[in-house]
This record gives sequence, structure tokens and C-alpha cells, in this order.
Amino acid sequence: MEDEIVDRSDDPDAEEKATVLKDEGNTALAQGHFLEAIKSYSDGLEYRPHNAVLLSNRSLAFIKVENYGIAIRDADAAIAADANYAKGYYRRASANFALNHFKVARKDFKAVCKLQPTSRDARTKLAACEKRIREEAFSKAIEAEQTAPLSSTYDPSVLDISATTYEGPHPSPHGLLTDMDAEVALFEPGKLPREFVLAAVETMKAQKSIHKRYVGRLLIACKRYFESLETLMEIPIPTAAPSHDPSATPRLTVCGDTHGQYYDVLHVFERNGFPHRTNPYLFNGDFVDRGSFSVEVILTYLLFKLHDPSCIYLTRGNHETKNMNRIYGFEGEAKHKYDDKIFNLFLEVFEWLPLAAVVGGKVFVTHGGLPTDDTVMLDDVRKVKRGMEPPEQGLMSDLLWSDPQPFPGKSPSKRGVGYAFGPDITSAFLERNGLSLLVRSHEVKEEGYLVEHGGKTITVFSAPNYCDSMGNKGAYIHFDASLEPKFTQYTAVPHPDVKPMAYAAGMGGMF
Ligand SMILES: [Mn+2]
Repeated sequence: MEDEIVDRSDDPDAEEKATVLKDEGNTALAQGHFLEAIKSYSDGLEYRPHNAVLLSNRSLAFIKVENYGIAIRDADAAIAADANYAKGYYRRASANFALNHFKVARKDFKAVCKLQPTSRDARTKLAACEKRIREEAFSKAIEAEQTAPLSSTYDPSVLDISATTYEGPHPSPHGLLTDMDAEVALFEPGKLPREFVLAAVETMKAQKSIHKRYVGRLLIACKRYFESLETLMEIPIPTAAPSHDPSATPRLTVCGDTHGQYYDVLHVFERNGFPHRTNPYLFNGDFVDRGSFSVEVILTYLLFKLHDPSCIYLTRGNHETKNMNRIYGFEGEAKHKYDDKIFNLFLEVFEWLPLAAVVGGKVFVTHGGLPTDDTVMLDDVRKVKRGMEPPEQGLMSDLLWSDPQPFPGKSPSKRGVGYAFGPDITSAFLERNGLSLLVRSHEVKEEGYLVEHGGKTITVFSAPNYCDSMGNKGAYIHFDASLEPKFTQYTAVPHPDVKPMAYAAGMGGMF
């Protein structure tokens, strides 16, 4: 990090000013204005650089924007400033928890329990951490047994659909089928009727659900389909205009994070047309978590994918992962709206999502950013193995987690996974691979997008007013045959009254 640190601790009113800035930070944090909170705490730290409260509060604000790496650094400093300040250990434990470093987190939760022997919350968190360590040990133990994936044993046919109580649509134009083979055949890639997909979208918009039997079939079929794809997709620019708007230039639409904001996704479709082979979309990861309509978002994408694989393309984001889903709501939501098995089928689908795409032969698209190793070629990306959660480090983690930085070179990531890459790294990667542009997502941007690295790196983010509190615009990009990016911005639309992370309650304020 190259932040300028100014020391104003000699200011005669330093104490007072630091307190005012801390209060401002706390107010911003409570309103979900995380970036403003970070700014206020940072300003306060110029007056009181070793204030444990400011450091620990900024650590929490960094956790909120998933910058676990710097959150740990701040918590370290808070603990160094005051070894008896329990929140310092608590923040460090939370950040390590998000990074799957459960044993390290356990040590800090124990310290919190020792400092606050009567705190029920501290004991609950320690217990949650212990549970995670046991689960990890258990899954390592059964890994050796090569158990069959759920998708190969789960049989949706046993799930009965009551013709009298189910209000949602049926995939067959003839309604509810009794011939299960005929039903399975409808869930072949390219076979799922568009009428069913559009009716399902309307049903979910009205907050009604699609039957579990159909969802199960969809997930099993999608897992198989994604498994057949390469890790790196080649996506062409269409040669014909969108059928819904014949006067428009033929284009591909690229969207960034949508994070369970279903009504904003529908708003994009309203403005820009539904996915269709003449109006294809690429959604660049982070479909789920945060927003409480994540099930609706991912089901909509998968339904279109199965209807016509060339109308929508999906890359995996760092939130299409088990640990993030536990913390940020998708696990709770999927289990609430369906059940444990359906959630596990979602995880299997996520594990097989492609990690990157080359658009029009020239534009590299991936969720996070570029690989650490500066010899990496597109062929190496193609060879990345999927079917697993992202490892601690390596190409998959870099693609899912990295962020650009404005200055040259590489730095340790503020997130604690992946790294930060400068304009020189981007230019070298593009040149080495005969590419012209990097498009990535992964970070909220005030305008919905940001162009960096002398025009070579674009961040696109499609969740407006992220978490119902960030005030940012959303954006999407059109790429026509010229491959010149054309941006469209939009603001958030209202949604039913379910707050972000409504299903993440189990983590109780840690994130
Ligand atoms: Mn992300």
C-alpha cells in the first residue's frame, strides 16, 4: 500500500479531532457507507496513529469491503497499541475466518474469551470456529474415500409436484409431465423452452418459487454442461443486430457483480433486452451473496444458459465459493428457499464455472485480475483445473481475487488473497498474449465502472446502490466489432422489503 501517511499528532487539538473523526466514521459505518468510514478513520489516525479504537474500527470497515489483508494489518496495529483491547483480536479473528484461516482465528477468539470472560458472543464465535475446524478435518478424511458427487446420485424424479398447489411454470408446453424421461430431455442444453424461462423469471419476480424438482434438474444439467467447457471461454461478437432491436449495432453485453440484486438485474434486461443469441450477455462473477435475491439471480442465469448456451456466458467470482456463501448469505438463502441438497448442487455448479473469457479474440475478461506469475499465457489459464474450491494460492485464486493498483509492479493484496497488479503488469500480460484490454469486476465503483492503466484495465460493477447503502451507480459494457467499450450507467430500482444479507444472521455482525 502506498497511502501517504501524514502525522498530525503534534496538533494541540489532536485528541478532540481524532474523536470527532472516529464518531463520523462510526456514523458512516452504521449507515453502510464503508468507504467513507475508512476515510474518516484514516483521517483520525493522522492525529492519533496508535489509537486502538480507530485501528480496530477501520479494520471492521475493511472487513466490510472484503479487504481482509489490510483488516489484519490494522488489527495487528490495534493489538500492538493495546494488548488488552478485545476488539483488536476479534477483528483479526473475523478477517482470518473469512480467509479460511480457522486455526489462526481460533487463537484470537480464545484471546477475546479470556479478555471478556462473560461475553456470550465471544464464546459463540469460538464455537463456530471450532466447528469449522472439525468440518475441515472431516472433509479431508472423506476426500480419500472418493465419494460420488451429489449430482450423480440426486434424483429429482422422486420429488412430487402437486398440480393443485404448485403455482409456478412447467418446462413442457403440455404442463406437468408424468414421463420423467421426457422431462429430463427438456433439461438438455439448448432444449429448455424459452417460454418456461421467461415465465420462471416472472414467477420469481413475484416472489414465488420454481419447484424444487425443476431446480434440481436444472442444477444437475448445468453442472454437467459447465464440466464439458474449458476453463477459458472464447466468446464471439455477434454479427447480427439484437432481434428485439434491429436498428442497434450487433454487440455483446458485459456485466460485473450482480450480488443477489435481482430487481436491478431485471432492470438491466428491461433496458437492454433479455439474453438471446442475438443479444448475448457475459456476467463476470459474483452473482450471489450480499443481496437477498441471490437464488433468483443465479437461477435466472442458469435457466437462460440451459435454454441457449450462446445467449449468456458466466465466469466464476470469488463469491461462487463455499466459504463466502456461508458468510455473506447465499448458503442461508438457498437452504431457506430450498434445502441443504439444493445448496450443495449449487456449489457443484459453481466449482465448474469457467474462470475467464476472451471476447472477440482480444478482450480478456475475468472476475478479479491477472496472475502473479509474469510468464502466464492463455494456454496456462485453459489448463487450470476446476471442480474444486479455490486453493490458498495459484492461478485460480489470482483470477478470482486480484485487484489493479495505480502504480507499477506487484504488491501483496489488501484482500489477503491474490495480489495487486500495476499498469506495467497489465500491458505485459496483454502484449504477451496478443490481447488489447482487460475487463474485470470485483470492486464497487462510484460510477459503475472505472478505466485504469492508461485505458488497458476496466472495472465493471453492475450492482447499483450496493448493499442498499453504497450509493454507487451500476454499469454494463457493450462490445461491438470494433471492441471499443461503450458504457451504460443506471441507478438502483426498488425491491421487496428484504434487507441485504437477511439470511446471513448466523454470523452475527462479524461481517
Ligand atoms: Mn468479487
